[in-house]
Amino acid sequence: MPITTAYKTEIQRVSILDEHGNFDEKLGKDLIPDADLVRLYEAMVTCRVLDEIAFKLQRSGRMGTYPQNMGQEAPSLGASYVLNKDDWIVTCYRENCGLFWRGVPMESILLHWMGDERGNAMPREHFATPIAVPIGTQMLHATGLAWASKYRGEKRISCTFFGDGASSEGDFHEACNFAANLEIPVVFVCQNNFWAISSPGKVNCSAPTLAQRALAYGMPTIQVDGNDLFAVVKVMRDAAAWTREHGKPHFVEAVTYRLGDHTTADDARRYRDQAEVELWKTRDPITRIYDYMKSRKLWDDSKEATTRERAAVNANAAVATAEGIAEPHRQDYFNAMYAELPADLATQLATHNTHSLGQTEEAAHVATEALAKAHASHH
Ligand SMILES: Cc1ncc(C[n+]2csc(CCOP(=O)(O)OP(=O)(O)O)c2C)c(N)n1
Ligand SMILES: [Mg+2]
Repeated sequence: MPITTAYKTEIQRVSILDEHGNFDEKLGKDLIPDADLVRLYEAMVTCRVLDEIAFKLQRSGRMGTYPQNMGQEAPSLGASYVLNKDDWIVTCYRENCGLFWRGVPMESILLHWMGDERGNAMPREHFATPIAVPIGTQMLHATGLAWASKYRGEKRISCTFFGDGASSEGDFHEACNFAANLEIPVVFVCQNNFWAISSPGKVNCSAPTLAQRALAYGMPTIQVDGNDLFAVVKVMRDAAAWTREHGKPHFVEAVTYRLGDHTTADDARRYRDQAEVELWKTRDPITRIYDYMKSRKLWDDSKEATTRERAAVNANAAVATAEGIAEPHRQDYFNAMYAELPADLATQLATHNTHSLGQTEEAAHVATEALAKAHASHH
């Protein structure tokens, strides 16, 4: 028999609560306790409210470019909900909701887009890396972090997020190849929102799914309705458990849609059909949970009003904190990269406050300390 089947597979797609309110009782039962569902819903609403405020901040000149997350709240939130607190979450810029759930302060994200470096100083206890704007870089970081965990014998895994466009970058393929062949525990989550700025999905990938990209690396792979929080929670819980147990990577394609422009520097009306946007509005992850909670009598108008009020208070407080932050110290950026400052940087630190009028007292002190430290580490 000269011709046989060398390989055959199929890719599953998971949906539990669809946009028409159909709920799969078998898959959905006991997946998310009601009390948690309420909290998750509130988290999505808060993220959406912050998104709207951030948009206005940019328009009124109080913030730089900002990428709205509107419509894509569920994938990162579902992931954060099921990951361990000390698993790494390595994201790009449409994962605000999951980062906030993990405890990353909202002002960190605002500061990032206000151009303040301190927005990248993620508190260590959240095991989150700074949001990656260069497309695709973070998948390699996630692989490296998980590799380090494996090397140290920890049970920590990495979960990384990236877009459909990023899955066409060389970095993505290197990260997958490395993780698969060296058996590194990473969950690769592709948020397929069908657009990479103005490039439609078909320009990025000619295959019918992005999930099948993982097949080439021998990775388990699955597609999920990324606007269905229940389905995301199930898929991410299973993928994380599999990755942790086997110490190998797993791929997830979360099909979703960005309801806003690519960023505040974009006008999506120039390349996107409004009918497409209107269709996806009917699949909004937030309204879907709202309708479900109402049908289950978990929710009512007064709870909704309180939630929206609280969300606005929290989001506005984050704006006030971000805008009220003190000026950074000039020497801060020397301290961000190295535990021990290399001698050449110590020299720069020691001299950068010097100007034609002479050193300030504080600068002279910092300079003396830095030079002494560099001197000591040299001998
Ligand atoms: C290395 C690199 N190349 C190009 C860009 C410009 N750029 C910013 S976002 C983007 C499209 C990304 O599309 P996708 O990965 O689908 O993510 P989405 O924005 O749709 O969430 C591009 C090309 C960049 N930031 N980094
Ligand atoms: Mg995209």
